[in-house]
Amino acid sequence: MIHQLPGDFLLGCATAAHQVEGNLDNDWTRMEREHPERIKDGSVSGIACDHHARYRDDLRELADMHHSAHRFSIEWSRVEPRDGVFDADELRHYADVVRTCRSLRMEPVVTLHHFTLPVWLADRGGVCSSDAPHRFARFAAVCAEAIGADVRWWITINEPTVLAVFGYLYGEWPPLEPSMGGFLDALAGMARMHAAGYTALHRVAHAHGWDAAVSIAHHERPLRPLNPRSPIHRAVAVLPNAIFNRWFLRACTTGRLLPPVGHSQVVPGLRGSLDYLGLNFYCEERVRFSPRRPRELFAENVVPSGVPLSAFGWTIDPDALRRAIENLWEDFRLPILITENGVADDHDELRAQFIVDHLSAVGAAIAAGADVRGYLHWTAMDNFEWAEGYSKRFGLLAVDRGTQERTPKPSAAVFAQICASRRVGVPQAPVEAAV
Ligand code: IFM
Repeated sequence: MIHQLPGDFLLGCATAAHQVEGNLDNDWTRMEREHPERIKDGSVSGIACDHHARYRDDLRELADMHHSAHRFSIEWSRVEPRDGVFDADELRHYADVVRTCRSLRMEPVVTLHHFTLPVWLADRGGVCSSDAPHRFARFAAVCAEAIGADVRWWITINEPTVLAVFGYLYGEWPPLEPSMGGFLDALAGMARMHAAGYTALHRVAHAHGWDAAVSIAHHERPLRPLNPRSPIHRAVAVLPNAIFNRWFLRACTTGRLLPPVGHSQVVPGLRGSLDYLGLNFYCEERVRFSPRRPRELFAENVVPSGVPLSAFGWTIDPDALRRAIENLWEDFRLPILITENGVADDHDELRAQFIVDHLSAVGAAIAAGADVRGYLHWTAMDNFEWAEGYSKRFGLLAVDRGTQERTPKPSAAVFAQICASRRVGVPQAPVEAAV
C-alpha cells in the first residue's frame, strides 16, 4: 500500500550533543576518563564528530538531502558550566544552530537534557537531588529566552526511563550507582524536572507570545510474551511494561508519582505536561520467566530464531513500530512525533530497507487513524554511542575518525528520496541529485 505523507509532516534526523559534539566537563566525560573500562571499545567521546565546529556544513548537507526537520540537544554543561553561571558564547552558538536550521527550512526540535549532566549538578546528587527541578527550570528558561522565538518543538528530557535503568538500576552509566531505590528516586526526580522544565518553557513562551509544544522523548520498548499462550510468560511482561513503557507517561498525564515510584503524590505542573508524545522506538522484546533475572523483574529477553537483528542484536520488525504507535495513540490520544528510530548497521546493509519499511509502518498507523506529525531518523552521522563507544554505527553519514570527513551512505539517498517525494510504501530508487 502506498501512503502519501502530509505536506507538513516533519522528516529529518535526530542527534544529541554529547554524541556528536563531544565534551570536556560533564558526568559522562568524567566517567570516560576515570573508568575507561566502562566503554566497550575503550574510546572517549573527545570532540566526537566535531559537530560543534562543523554544524553549518553538517546542517547544509542534511538540508540538501531534503530533510525538513532536525532534532538536536543543547549541552547543559556548556551553557551553564558552573551553577548559575551562563556562557553567553554557547547560548549564541545554539541560537545560531537554530537560525541555521530555519534558514535551511528545517524545523528545529530541541532537547534540553539528553543523558548528560554538568558535573556541578552530578556532584549534588544529579537528577535525584531536591534542587534539580529548580535548576533545570532555570536552565530551560535561559534557553527559551535565547532561542524560543524560533523554536516550537521542545523536549525536556530524552528517555528518562532509559537513564534511570542504565544509570541507577544497572549502574553502567553515570552515576554508576546501582540500586532499586536509586532507580525509583531517579524516575521521581526526572518527573519533577520535566514538570519544572515544562512550566518554565511555557512561562517564557507565553510572556513573549511564542508558540511552544513540549514533551519528553519517550523510549517505548514493548515486552511481549515469548509464548502468548503461557500464563507465566504473559504475567512476567506486565510489571516491566507498566514501569518501563507507561509509568513516566502516566505520571505526566495524571500529574502524580504513581506506585511503585511514589504513593500518588501530586507534582505541581506535571498534570497534562505532554503537548505531544515524543516517541523513540527501536524494537520489541520477547520475554519468558527466569528466576535468574531479578533485576529485570524476572523477565528474560529471548530472541526468537530467524528474526532479523541489527548490529546491536536488537530485533528488526517494522510492524512493531506500527503496533507501538497505535497502542500509544489508543492510550493517550496525543499527537505523536517520532523523535528517534534507527538501526545499528556496520556496513549500511540493513538501513535503506529499514527506513522504507519503518516509514511504511508509520504510513499504515496514520491510515489507521493515529495522529503522527513527523519521523526523525536516528541519526545524522556515526557517533559516540554511549557505553558502546564508536563501535555502533547508526548514521546516515559515515565519519572518518581521523579526518572527520563525512561520506553519505547509500541509505542516506534512499531516505532523501522519501523526504523529497513524501511517498512511502513504494520501492525507493536513490536520486543522484539528492545527495
Ligand atoms: O544513541 C541512542 C540515543 O542517545 C538515545 N536513544 C537510543 C539511541 C541508540 O541507542
